Amino acid sequence: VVLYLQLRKNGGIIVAGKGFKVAIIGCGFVGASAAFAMSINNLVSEMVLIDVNKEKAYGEALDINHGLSFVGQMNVYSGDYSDCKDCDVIVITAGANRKPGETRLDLAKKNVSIMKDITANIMKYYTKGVILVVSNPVDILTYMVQKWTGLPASKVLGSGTVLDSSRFRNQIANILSVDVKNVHGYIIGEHGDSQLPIWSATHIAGTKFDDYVAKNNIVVDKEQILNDVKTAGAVIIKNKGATYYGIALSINRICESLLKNYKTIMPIGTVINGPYGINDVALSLPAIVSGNGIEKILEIDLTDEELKGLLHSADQIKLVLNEVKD
Ligand code: 6V0
Repeated sequence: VVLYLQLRKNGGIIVAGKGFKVAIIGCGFVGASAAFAMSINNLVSEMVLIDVNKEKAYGEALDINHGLSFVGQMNVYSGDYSDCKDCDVIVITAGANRKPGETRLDLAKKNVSIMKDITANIMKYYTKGVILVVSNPVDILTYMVQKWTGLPASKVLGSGTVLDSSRFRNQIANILSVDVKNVHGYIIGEHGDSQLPIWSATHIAGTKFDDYVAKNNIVVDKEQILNDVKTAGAVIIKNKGATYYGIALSINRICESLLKNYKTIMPIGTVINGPYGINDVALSLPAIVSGNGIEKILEIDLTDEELKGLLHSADQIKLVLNEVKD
């Protein structure tokens, strides 16, 4: 306890000037990796780690502190909900994982209850900023957190299909043997089984995906790509127990766009009311992410089949929502 207080006190003294402040709630694999990614990126001047397991949060903060001499000074410490005051972004990665014999719905109910508690604690001290929900089922929890907080939908984001879209781009880059940064494409809808790619808006350096592969005589199996994207998380969990580096860099990228007002277009999770005639559900659509949160949802043109897939995805999320809503 003494060390914990010392770290906070020291941290408070070291950093001069005003920078960005981020809180990460839940310091397990995902929260700790996101904190590490943000420290390497030197994204913030102040980062507070919060967890029911205070020792874990303290240990992670201390560990990150010991690398700061290589990346630059920032104020990283473990704290409590009162530290959510004045945060520019509050990232929630706390939650239980699925236990053997538990259904997805069981887990959803458990994490909804954990999240309700966390949201109430955050809102005691919330002054400003964006809340970024990462815990699963992320679409359900994004919806619930937005309702409980009463904040505008533009201020409560879900990591949604940002990670899935990165996996999608990675798959395509590998198959076409080009730089992933030349691949633009989005997975939209649910962060889960009903997600879908917008093939019609997938581009390789400005050329439509279908034209690019035809011109270069590349045979692609679109179903296989989508299947690999969907099962990627399960494959990682089977091999190493949990997924965290990919989502950590996704969190870092979302926070970067929020904090630096980059206006990056990404498939971010948000409560939807209107686009494509979809209402009262959270899912992912390409949107401009700025210092204000979600600046604008882009209602990009979809083929009839893509639109059907998106509406189906919204319905699938609503089925779970109806089971867990209080
Ligand atoms: P983990 O390693 O078990 O960490 C969870 C942490 O949350 C632990 O340190 C717990 O002590 C803490 N915690 C639990 N309850 C509370 C509470 N009430 N208040 C504060 N802290 C609490 O899990 P991991 O880090 O692997 O995953 C965290 C969440 O992220 C899970 O819900 C995952 O399903 C989800 N992921 C979401 C992804 C996405 O793309 N949206 C990707 C990967 C994981």
